[in-house]
Amino acid sequence: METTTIFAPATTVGDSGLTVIRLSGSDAFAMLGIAFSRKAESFEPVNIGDFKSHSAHHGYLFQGNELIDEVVITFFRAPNSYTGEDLAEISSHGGSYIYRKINNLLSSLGAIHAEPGEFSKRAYLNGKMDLAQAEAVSDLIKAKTEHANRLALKQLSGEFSSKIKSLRDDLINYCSLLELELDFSEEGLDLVSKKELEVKIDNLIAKFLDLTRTYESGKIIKDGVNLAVVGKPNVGKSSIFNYFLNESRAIVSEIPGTTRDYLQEPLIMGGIQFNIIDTAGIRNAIDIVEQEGVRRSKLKIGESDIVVEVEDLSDAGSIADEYVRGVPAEKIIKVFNKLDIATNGKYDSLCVSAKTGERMQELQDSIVEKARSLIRSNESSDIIITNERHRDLLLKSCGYLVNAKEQIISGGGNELISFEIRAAMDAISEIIGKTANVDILNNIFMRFCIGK
Ligand SMILES: Nc1nc2c(ncn2[C@@H]2O[C@H](COP(=O)(O)OP(=O)(O)O)[C@@H](O)[C@H]2O)c(=O)[nH]1
Ligand SMILES: [Mg+2]
Repeated sequence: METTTIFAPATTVGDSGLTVIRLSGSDAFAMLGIAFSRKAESFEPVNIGDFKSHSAHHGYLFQGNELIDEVVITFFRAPNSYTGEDLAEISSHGGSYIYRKINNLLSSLGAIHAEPGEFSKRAYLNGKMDLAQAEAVSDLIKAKTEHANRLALKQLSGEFSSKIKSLRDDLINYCSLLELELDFSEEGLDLVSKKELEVKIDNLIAKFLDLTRTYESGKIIKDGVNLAVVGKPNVGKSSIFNYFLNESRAIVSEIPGTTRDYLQEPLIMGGIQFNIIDTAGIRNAIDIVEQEGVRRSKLKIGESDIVVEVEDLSDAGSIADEYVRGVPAEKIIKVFNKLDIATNGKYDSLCVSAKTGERMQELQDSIVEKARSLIRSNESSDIIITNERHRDLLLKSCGYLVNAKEQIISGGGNELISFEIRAAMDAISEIIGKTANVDILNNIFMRFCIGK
């Protein structure tokens, strides 16, 4: 099949040893035939048609008579490439100037700059991987911890897809039996016991729901634990935030209301990824900018997995209760700050000094422990859902199974039952992409990085 030829850097472009540029499509090799030469002195065409798949060739790129760079090009012939098309990986020297020259060269030869995720989208469309596997490629690139990496690798290997396929196969079986029975209805053939089918559907619903529940852990393994630091102005929230980040990211001052908007930064502690959020101290702000900051901070607190509630040991009026109103108690870690200047330490509680670092390790340990318990709640499950799209499709599928069950109970005909089971089947098939439409695909691949 004729395809446009696309290209994009597969590595970040900048001061670096190499830049790798991918070129994929029907004309990829013909284009390089016009630009790739063995000799540096002058352009001398080579016959790329003779090159073996998966072979690397040293040479020079020319635009007309102008030498652009010394390169190594690896050739992958369709269908044995990442995209399933003819594909070349040009390793040039690093640097943005060289990349600009190669970009101009490839564009002048008619190649088009790839959209984000376009190589993976082509890989999916050419059957090199299913949709869940393609999504895993993106997750793998973005993974920042061992755990996130392991889950993405597992999904990429097809283990998750196999599980989905086996659930889908169960549904196909039920449908076939129901529909077969329908074909033989004249003979009064009874292939499926409705009671048995009901039990089977119940089991499937339970399985689907178990899977969707793993998303709670999956999400935080993949996207990080949202950790908000909250409390009254001036208790030392920004100081705690900076201490963990090991830098003066937030402005710290003795003036209450210094942090007017929330700040959010990625952070890894104990092998777990966190998004630590410094909030504006919540008070009845008069200033409209600060009011907006307070409003946004409240939203962030609501979305957090763990909330560190800070009070000032040196200030009896700094009780933070009202700031954590509505936050479930198990999400909260209460800490008293400014231990270094406190005269009345609450020694049975967690007291720290963000200024001197005293007992800050204990605070870190309790945060990590709480995060572990959030993740651990699904550790026994062999599959963990890390993608909201997958979770939503499982829930949608469940909805149809519940309908199917209701049809069975109310004595609905085989057509009606099988219609619901088919809808359930389509919903979970969309996870691996069997039924995904163009908009869904665009929406997924748009979020990939360029060159993947
Ligand atoms: N002595 C002492 N001062 C602190 C400590 N933590 C913060 N501060 C001071 O308290 C003031 C308010 O701190 P800041 O982090 O901006 O508080 P926030 O308004 O809650 O973000 C600043 O003057 C900090 O230097 C601490 O552990 N000990
Ligand atoms: Mg602050």
